Amino acid sequence: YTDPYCIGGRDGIVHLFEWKWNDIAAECEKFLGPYGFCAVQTSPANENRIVTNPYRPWWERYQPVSYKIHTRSGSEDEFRNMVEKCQQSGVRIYVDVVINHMTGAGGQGFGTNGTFYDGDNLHFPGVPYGPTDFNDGSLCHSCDMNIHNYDNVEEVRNCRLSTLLDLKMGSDYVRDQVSGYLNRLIDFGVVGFRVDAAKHMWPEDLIELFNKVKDLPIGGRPFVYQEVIDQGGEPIKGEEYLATGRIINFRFGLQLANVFRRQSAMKYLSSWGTGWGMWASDSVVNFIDNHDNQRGHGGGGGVLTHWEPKPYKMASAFMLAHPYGMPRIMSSYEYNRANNYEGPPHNSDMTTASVQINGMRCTNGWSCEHRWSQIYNMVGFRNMVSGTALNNWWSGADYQIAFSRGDRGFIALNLEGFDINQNLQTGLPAGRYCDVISGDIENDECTGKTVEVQNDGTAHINVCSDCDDPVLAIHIGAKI
Ligand code: AAO
Repeated sequence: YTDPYCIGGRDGIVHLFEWKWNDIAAECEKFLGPYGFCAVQTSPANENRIVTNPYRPWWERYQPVSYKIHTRSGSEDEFRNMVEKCQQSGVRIYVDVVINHMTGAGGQGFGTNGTFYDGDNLHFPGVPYGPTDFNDGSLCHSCDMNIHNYDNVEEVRNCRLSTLLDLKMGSDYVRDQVSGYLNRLIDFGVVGFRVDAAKHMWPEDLIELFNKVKDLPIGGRPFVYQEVIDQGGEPIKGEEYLATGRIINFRFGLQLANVFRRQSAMKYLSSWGTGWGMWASDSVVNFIDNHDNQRGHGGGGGVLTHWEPKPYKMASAFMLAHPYGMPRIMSSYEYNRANNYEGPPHNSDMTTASVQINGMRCTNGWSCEHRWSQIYNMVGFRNMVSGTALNNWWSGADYQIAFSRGDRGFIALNLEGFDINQNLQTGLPAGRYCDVISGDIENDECTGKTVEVQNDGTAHINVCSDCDDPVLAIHIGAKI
């Protein structure tokens, strides 16, 4: 469950949050394939409740009504076409799967595919699920069936996460319905799952569930990465879930936020990874921010986001240059920060607006961090240094570091009030390199700074201090 099935030495997931399937298909062909992204994480693909108060928030997609593939991202045909197009571009599709629960308790209505549901009486005919398919008062002992105390393991796993009706994953019938959905996604060519709210399911039930999930057509188990928020201090531990895949590493972004906000010295990143109390490299998916914590949900607050571009780009460059774990890049839209429920950019009839591209940048309300050159060029860097170790660690001051990746790449980062301005060992073969942070190679010319590496691998490195991008990165794929 831990192999991400990246094609051709690629690494790196981009979460195209709330994108339409047709837009993802186009992005795979035009950008993600050519620029070497391994995979896309999509928003939930299955039918959800239509929430009208507040009006059509992003989070309605975390309230399943059925496992029919029809949402505001598009129809089943569009979904199938997206998986196929991305696959042809060398890009994998991972789906965010919401399998811990159905809608919130209370209320009746119709989902995005027109299917009726009854949240008062626990009826979901579109699956079908009835009252006996949910955890009830015999398993959940909290006063109102909701989770209140994260120190109580049974409550976290048997009761309702913010009133969301909690499926009985201990039941074979429920596991048949859920695995049926996952198997259908595999039939479409999906190779991975982000398991929403995994912390709220028993690890042994997840083992049983995945025993019912088929192998991929290309052979092997699907890639599984599970949302288990473990920042320490709660009895449920990330490592309990390693039998069914990787876990999403919620320590990563918080710690890097402290470093790149200058609250914890950058030089201590020399032991980044397990040395910072995080899980083994092949057990984690890392990220700087996600769709929840960038807007204060799900243990939010404290992380860096695209609203703070300078430290955000630096932290992203560090994540992508460092060998630890598999990186996931957030691709957001410009939500109103006062309304953290606001859904994606939309047309007047509330259908999701298409992503529009102007040059390299997105417009129309989509932020597209993955199209910022400092980020996508570091995805290129990561692919180029894949499989190499971290060498030549240097720290000149508390907030100045540099390191190389084997003899293929070198990066330097500076948050001091003075420049890095000295000779450093880059580990690279002699030659002239283009700094992929300040520029790109266009027609064999570097549009940014260049670095001359001498025969002994050293080079004069200059990294500005009071500038927007105090980072320099060179690799053998950008040699002039
Ligand atoms: C919406 C409404 C609710 C309403 C409900 C039903 O907002 O008022 O009751 O509908 O009608 C998303 C939204 C929810 C939304 C839901 C359904 O975020 O607001 O509810 O869709 O539409 C926990 C879970 C984690 C979950 C996170 C939000 O463990 O799985 O809450 N994330 C996923 C998705 C998320 C989605 C769902 C799950 C549901 O990514 O988008 O919800 O499908 C502690 C615990 C965490 C816990 C947080 C909750 O965190 O450790 O496990 O996350 O509390 O706040 C420090 C600690 C940190 C701690 C944090 C907060 O940072 O280090 O561990 O403080 O105390």
